[in-house]
Amino acid sequence: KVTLTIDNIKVSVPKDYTVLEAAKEANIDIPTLCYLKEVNEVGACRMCIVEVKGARALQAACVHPVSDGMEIKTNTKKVRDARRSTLELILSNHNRECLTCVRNKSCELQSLSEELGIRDIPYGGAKVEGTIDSISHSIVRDSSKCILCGRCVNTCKKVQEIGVLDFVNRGFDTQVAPAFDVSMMDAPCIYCGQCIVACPVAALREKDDIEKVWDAISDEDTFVVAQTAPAVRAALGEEFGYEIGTRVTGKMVASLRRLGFDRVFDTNFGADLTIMEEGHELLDRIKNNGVLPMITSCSPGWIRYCEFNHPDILENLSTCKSPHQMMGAIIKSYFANKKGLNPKKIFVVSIMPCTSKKTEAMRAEMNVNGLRDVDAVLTTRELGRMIKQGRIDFRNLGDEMFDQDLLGEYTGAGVIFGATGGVMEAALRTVAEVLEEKPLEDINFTAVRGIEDIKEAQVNLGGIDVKVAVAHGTKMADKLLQMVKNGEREYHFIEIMGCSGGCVTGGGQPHVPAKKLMDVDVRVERAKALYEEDEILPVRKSHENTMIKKLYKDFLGHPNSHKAHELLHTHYHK
Ligand code: HC1
Ligand code: SF4
Repeated sequence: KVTLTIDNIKVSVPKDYTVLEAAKEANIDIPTLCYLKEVNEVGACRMCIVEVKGARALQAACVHPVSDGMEIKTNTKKVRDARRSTLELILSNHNRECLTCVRNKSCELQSLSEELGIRDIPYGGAKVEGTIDSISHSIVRDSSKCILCGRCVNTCKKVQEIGVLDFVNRGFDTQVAPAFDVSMMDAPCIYCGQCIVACPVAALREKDDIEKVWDAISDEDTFVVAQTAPAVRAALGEEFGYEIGTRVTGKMVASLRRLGFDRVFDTNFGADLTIMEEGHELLDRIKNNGVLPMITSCSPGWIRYCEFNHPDILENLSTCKSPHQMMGAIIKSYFANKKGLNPKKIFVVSIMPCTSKKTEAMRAEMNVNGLRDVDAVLTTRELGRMIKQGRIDFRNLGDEMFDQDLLGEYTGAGVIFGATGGVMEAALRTVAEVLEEKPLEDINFTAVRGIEDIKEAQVNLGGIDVKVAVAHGTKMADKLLQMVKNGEREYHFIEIMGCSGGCVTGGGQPHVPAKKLMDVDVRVERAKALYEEDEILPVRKSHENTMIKKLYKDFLGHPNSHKAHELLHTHYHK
């Protein structure tokens, strides 16, 4: 440990701390902008500068290491003036149309301007012409909002190890963009949206589909169905001031009903259905010498990553569509039939924690008899905005239940899909009972829970030692696949999610300011909310969902039947 004083307060911290971390320990707040814990610690924006006794220049606290006896001042006139001039310079070249900006009130640049008391911006000089790239279905890049902080660049490079974004051009013309300034659509971008989550401003944002959904709701001839992903309930509350990790399932359902959806279902039903299809696909591959390891296919970011970077293992991917696509296909077939609805008049809206789902829903394969399985995908953030536009008093809503007709039941196994390891655990609960032909004593497969980079387990199921592994985030997925490819590891079944933490920390989830990320691991807090819901549900295994049983009995026949294949399975592209 070393001891130093910050603003005359003595503090002892580990010797590998930075001044910023030490100040945090002493409860002293230093402003930051480009800083993103463990991702972007580069001292580029100079917002966190402090006076270090004995040093000639002001130092960036986020990269300056502590040392014994060091004396720091964080709030002198010199420091305040320097921070303000720097911020004024950044603002002078920023598109300051805050009133119409999607990040109005959730923008870190805006909060900082307010905190530092910026009242006018003296530099009137030339401004860079902005470019907007909105060609993809998932992501919009708007350079007029970009402050070149590099948070997205290093997220894509270091967290995901994909490296789509970088600084292109020089000097005044510098931009953050894919190499050769191509569209995100033409880059090997998997649309995971982690760069959006990292962006402090609105330079990267999701493609907004809110108007499309309002239009469908307003059209009286259209039957509009909402379905909500497991992870949305664990984060939507943050848009309305709730603490990270607050579960708002009942209020979420109530708000969707107020918005005017004709039915509100849970993607968890689709997740239970996925387990039935995928579990039996696994059993079939194990028993009949099929391609192993089988790898999960519900995360569209991961699927794109696999198509771009590991085209040699597409046969290993489960052929199952993801739960919300299955759900859409069932709504437009089984549900429509039973209800006497014209499937052409049904509009399915998936509320997802994910930006890649927007592109997934547009894939040519994702249709039934020429009708899209899913017509629009909104992120959790977009739903938050819609609820605000609908002037719904979210905090004072009572809890409501999902609609119950035909597709309304879901199990704990479906809920935990939203956290890394959840799909694996859900599958094991079902596969175990099918193979053992008796109820499991303990359905909690805790070895695959948690945020460890790669999780492994071996489970003896009906005399077979089934070896499984779980990876989250493409960097870890790649590491795991390399180990499998070079023979270091052998598995029957692998779960891969494109984002670290799984869907709970998907690219469509509410923004968390970088400051907050110094204190909490969002992956852990939001996952807790899902495991909590799993615990309290009366049914926690997908194959015990009575509405799923009825769906097979009345319509699909059995798992992996011809009809199931037609509606619920897909294929991939090299
Ligand atoms: Fe996910 Fe899934 S769990 S992919 O992370 O399989 O997005 O939440 O909806 O489809 O169920 C996302 C979450 C989601 C699907 C399910
Ligand atoms: Fe990189 Fe994901 Fe952003 Fe694409 S969406 S640029 S892959 S972080």
